[in-house]
Amino acid sequence: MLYCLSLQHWVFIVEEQKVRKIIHIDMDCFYAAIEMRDNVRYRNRPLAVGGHEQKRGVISTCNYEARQYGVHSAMPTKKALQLCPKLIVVPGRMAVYKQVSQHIFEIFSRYTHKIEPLSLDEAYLDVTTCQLYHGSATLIAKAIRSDIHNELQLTASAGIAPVKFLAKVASDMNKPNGQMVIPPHKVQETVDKLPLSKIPGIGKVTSEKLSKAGFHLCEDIKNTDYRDLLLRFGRTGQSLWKFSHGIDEREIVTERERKSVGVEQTFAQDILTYEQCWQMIEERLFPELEKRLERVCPDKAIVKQGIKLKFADFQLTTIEHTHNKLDLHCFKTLLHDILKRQQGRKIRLLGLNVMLKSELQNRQLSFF
Ligand code: TTP
Ligand code: MG
Repeated sequence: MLYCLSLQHWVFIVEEQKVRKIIHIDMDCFYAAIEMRDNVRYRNRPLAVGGHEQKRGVISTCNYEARQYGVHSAMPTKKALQLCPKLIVVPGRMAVYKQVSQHIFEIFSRYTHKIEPLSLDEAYLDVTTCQLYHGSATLIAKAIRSDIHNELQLTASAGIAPVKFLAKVASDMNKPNGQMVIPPHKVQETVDKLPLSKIPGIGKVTSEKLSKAGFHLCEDIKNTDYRDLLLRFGRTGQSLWKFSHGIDEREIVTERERKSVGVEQTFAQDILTYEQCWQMIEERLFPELEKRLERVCPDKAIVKQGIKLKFADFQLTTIEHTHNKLDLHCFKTLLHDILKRQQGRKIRLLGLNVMLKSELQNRQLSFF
C-alpha cells in the first residue's frame, strides 16, 4: 500500500509496510481460570477473584459464568454480589499467577524470541521468521495454545494479523479458547467495520468524543480528510487515520528493550489548579501506573519517576527525578515544581511515567 497525500505545505508518505506475522496471545479469565483449575468446587459456578465484600474491594477478574451476570474486572465486589448473589469471591494468589505466567512465556520462547509482554497473561509475538509448521502463523498459534493447555490445563485465545493492533483486536473475536486470523488481503475489510472503541488505546473518553463528532467505525475515519483529523484530534487523529487504513508500523518491543512505563489522561475539559491535578494523580493515574508497572515489571525496580504536562496552548513539559521505587508522595514535590512553569495556563493533559531499571543496566553494559 502506498499512500501519498499532497497537503498544503508538505507531503505525507506512508511507506509500504513489510508483511509480518504477528500473534497476540491472551489467556482466558486468567486468575479465575487458575483458581478453577486448582479447586474443583469453583468449576461451573460463577467465580471472581478479588477483594472481599467487607473491605471496599474490587474484582480483579471473573470467570465466564459470572460475566453472564454483568460482572467484570474493576467492578466493586459489593456491586458484583448484587448482580450475582451466588458469586464466589476468592482472594488472589499472585505468586501462583506469576509462576504460571513464567511458564507461558517459556512456551512462547520455543517459537520466537521476538516477544513483547503486555501483562502477565498477554503478549505479542512476531513469528515472521519462524520456520516451524512451514511458517504458518495459524498453526504456530494453535501449537502454542495446545502447549499451554497440555502443560498448564489452561486455555488461551489468539489473534493473528500482519500488524499489532489488529492481532490484539482479533484475539478477542473468538474468546474464550479460540483464535482468529486476519490475513493481509482481509485487513481493510475487517478494519472498515471495526468500531473505533475497539482499537487498543482508545479509551472511553476519546471514543465518546469521536462518537459525538460522528465517528463510529474505522471507515468513518478512513473517509475523512487527513488534515481535518489532524487539526481536530492531533496525534490521536494521526494514529486513527493510520489504523483505519490498516497501517501499524510498531515493531515488537521485547522486555530487554522496554525503557519506561507511563500513563496519561487528556481531559474532556482542561483543569487548572494544583488540587485538581493532585486528585487526578492520586485517584486515577497513580493506581493505573502501579497496576501497569506490576504487570510488566513485577519487581517494580525503577530508576526515575516523572510527570508530563501539556498546557492548553499545547506546550509540552516534563519533569523527573531519580528514585528507586514508585512513590506517590514524591509525585507531590514533582507536581509542585512542574506547576511553576504554568504561567496561568490551563492543563489539557497530565501523565506519570517511570524509567525501568533494566534500561540503566543496558546503558551500563553499553558503556563498557
Ligand atoms: P485480562 O486479560 O484483561 O482479563 P482475563 O484474562 O481475566 O479475561 P479475558 O478472558 O477477557 O482475557 O487480564 C488478565 C488478568 O489481569 C486478570 O485475570 C486479572 C488481572 N486484572 C486485574 O487485576 N485488574 C483488571 O482491571 C484487569 C482488566 C485485569
Ligand atoms: Mg486475559
